[in-house]
Amino acid sequence: IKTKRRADYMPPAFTISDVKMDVVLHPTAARITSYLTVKRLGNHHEKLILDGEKLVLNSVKIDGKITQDYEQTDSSLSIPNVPNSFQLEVITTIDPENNKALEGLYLSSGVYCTQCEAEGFRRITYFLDRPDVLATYEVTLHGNKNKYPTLLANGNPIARGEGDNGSHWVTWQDPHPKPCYLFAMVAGDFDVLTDEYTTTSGRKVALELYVDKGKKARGPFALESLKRAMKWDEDTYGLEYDLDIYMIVAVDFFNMGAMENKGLNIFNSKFVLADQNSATDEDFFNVESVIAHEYFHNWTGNRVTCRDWFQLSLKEGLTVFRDQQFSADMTSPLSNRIKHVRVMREHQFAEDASAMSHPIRPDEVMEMNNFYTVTVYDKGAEVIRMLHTLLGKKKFRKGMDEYFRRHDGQAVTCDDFVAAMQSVTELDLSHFALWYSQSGTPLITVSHQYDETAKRMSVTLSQHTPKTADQSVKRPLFMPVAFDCIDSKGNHYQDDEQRVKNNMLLLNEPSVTLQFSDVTSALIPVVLGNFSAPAKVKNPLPSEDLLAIFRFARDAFNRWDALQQLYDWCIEQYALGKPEAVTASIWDGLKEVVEREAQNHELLGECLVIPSFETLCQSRSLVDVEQLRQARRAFCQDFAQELATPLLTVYKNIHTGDYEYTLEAVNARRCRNVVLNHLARLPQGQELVCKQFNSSDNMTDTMGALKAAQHGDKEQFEKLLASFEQQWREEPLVLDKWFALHATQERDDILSHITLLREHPQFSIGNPNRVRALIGSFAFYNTAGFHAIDGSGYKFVTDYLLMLDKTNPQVAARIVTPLTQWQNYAPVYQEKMKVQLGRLLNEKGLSRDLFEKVSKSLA
Ligand code: HT7
Ligand code: ZN
Repeated sequence: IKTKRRADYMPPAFTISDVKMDVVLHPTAARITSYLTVKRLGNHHEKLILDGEKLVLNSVKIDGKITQDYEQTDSSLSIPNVPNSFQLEVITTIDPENNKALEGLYLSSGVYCTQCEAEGFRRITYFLDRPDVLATYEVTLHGNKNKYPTLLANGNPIARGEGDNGSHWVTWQDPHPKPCYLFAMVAGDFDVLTDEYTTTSGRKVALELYVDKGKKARGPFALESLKRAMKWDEDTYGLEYDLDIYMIVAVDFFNMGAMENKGLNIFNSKFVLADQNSATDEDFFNVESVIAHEYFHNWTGNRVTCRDWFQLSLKEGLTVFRDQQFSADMTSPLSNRIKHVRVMREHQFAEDASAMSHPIRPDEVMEMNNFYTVTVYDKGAEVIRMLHTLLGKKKFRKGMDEYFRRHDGQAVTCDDFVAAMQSVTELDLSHFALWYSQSGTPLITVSHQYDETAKRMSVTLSQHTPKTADQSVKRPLFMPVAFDCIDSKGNHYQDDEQRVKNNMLLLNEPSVTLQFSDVTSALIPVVLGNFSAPAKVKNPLPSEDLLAIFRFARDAFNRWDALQQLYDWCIEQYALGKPEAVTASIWDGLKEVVEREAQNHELLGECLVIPSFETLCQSRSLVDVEQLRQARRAFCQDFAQELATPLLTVYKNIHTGDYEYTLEAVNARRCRNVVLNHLARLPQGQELVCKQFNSSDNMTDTMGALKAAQHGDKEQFEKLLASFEQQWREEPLVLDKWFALHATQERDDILSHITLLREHPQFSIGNPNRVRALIGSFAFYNTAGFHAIDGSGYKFVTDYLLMLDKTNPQVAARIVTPLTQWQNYAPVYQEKMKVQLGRLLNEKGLSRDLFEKVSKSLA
């Protein structure tokens, strides 16, 4: 299997400027005729090499004349001796019904749809399938009128008509040149929600949302979210939509969340359909943010696209940052920021520490689909956020304007983006740009000394990035570190040399020392406010200092983080067999937190979440899974017991009333459900859980009760789950929540339980949502089951992946992730994980997707 390298980039030898396609839909033999306007680039005599996979080639014509002068492999079509400029007609046949990989054109649940990013277009027709070949498209779809009344493609509809035998056709034209990964078509029988949006400059845009028949009532929130996103992008970045119609289609079979095809977004129905009965507040939030993300791609991704796939973060990091900004504006900055940080700590730091570690702009790739990662997306967004912090809001906007002025209509690189930003600032960004090429998580270590006689405090921040699987030499990075210094009474201090400006320290050397003179007691350094850089921090402070930070720090994120650090320390004491180190004064401090913040539902809700097992792993090495899991569990149990009285008071005093999706109500429900999660560990919690489950008028509180019930009486939990299934058995998206609750349960017979669930009438290995809900949840979040000391959890997942890989390698390669992160665990676990990875590697015909991840992790 070939590795592609970023350094080997070569501009294309030919380009295709216009595409006309004629698609005759058929379940097993769809016929694609493509007419391509091809032009040689530069002075050379190379043959034209087109990409193509899983295609049956019917004919090739050059300038209208049939030719046999070509060579075919299972991934290409080469035509020698072509003119400098010509028309190429290629007819191919494909099999959408048996396309279970869900790349290219596939037919699932009676809907034809496409997924072309990253390299799926080559499964539809022969093409120069690379993002730096931009063409206009005119596409005619032919299909049976009864079965497929809706025929969609990118752009605007320009003609339609009736054909033979009950067929009809529609022609779509997209005037904006685009790379083929943004091509899309859809055929089906849908319910449609329509609306209209008028842009600031007065352009009327028709909005159309296509959903499964009968699901229309769950569509309005997505449509409203789209309008909010359109308005926000105009207000924030001056960016307007550029076609007369914007369509979104929701489908049940989809490998990822959604896809930003020009003018025709295709969504996993999970990120479109939402109402209070079937969707949680978190689902509503995700719908709004994914709708916005895909919409924002219209500029960051579609109008300005990537030169090659190594530049993926150019569009994804930037678009994630933009959707994060939007969500923070629509909801609240604090809970949003905490959400991003949880993703970074739980998943991205783990990726950095694994064999799959890569910079946000990777250097080497075997299978592109493996690089839609938390590093490229979320760390990529953190890098853009740092630029925003360094430049400030105004200059950042100026830099974005300049980026669009320079590159609209082009396929460009991350360096081009940085250059546009550089053009608006005095700050030299050359050192900053290292974030694009260096992988790994930097560790900022804080040390401090107080000289009582001199009344002087010194604080040193040093940075170090440990070597990663892909790079052994690391350099110091350029990072903005939000910094504050307080005393135990809450006074704030400025350093003597004023190196900290507006609470920000630029850390661009291995270490920096700050001096504070005339201070009468030791100060408490408060570091990395708002998670101002994607780094780990080692700032070992005693519990009283952490509680002081919670009380007095200016930055709300620091306040939350201080408690996270305190919980982490407490759990460590439990793991060391010293639970008594968590003294009465610490418990009192925590009680005080609950009492003092009882009215601040947003902050309290977040502060009462104990770090997940996965997050705890990232501040430890060679984790003894069972020991850490038991320690966390025992701490949670004591936490519930010690804080029972104030927690119960909070629970009882939060009245959420009839369901509304408003910021206040969401925070209140969140806080109440987090509290219930603790109380459920106590005997008196059972009744509360049942009461909430039975009286809930919305999915958020229902799920809150079910998740809490996981900690209580097993029989009770089973009963509630059974009643939930009874109510929702015909709703696959809701049933996914039920599958996930089963899969994350702690029980001795978990493997036979999951095996049984695989026989459930709603479960199907062909549907990625079901597979992720049942098998993915088990592998990622069932610590006890997945890491069972006899290795049975690892084997179970591996057996399943061997099967799944035959049909859907992309999803298989995502679910293998926890196995590839074996480095984080104690040797007994490592050995058993590696045995299963070895089984995968020995499998004949293993996909490129799995091969890349497994071989790297065993290298
Ligand atoms: N740009 C989209 C990526 C995507 C994708 C990638 C590989 C395979 C299937 C896929 N579906 C969507 C999604 C996004 O980031 O907006
Ligand atoms: Zn994206």
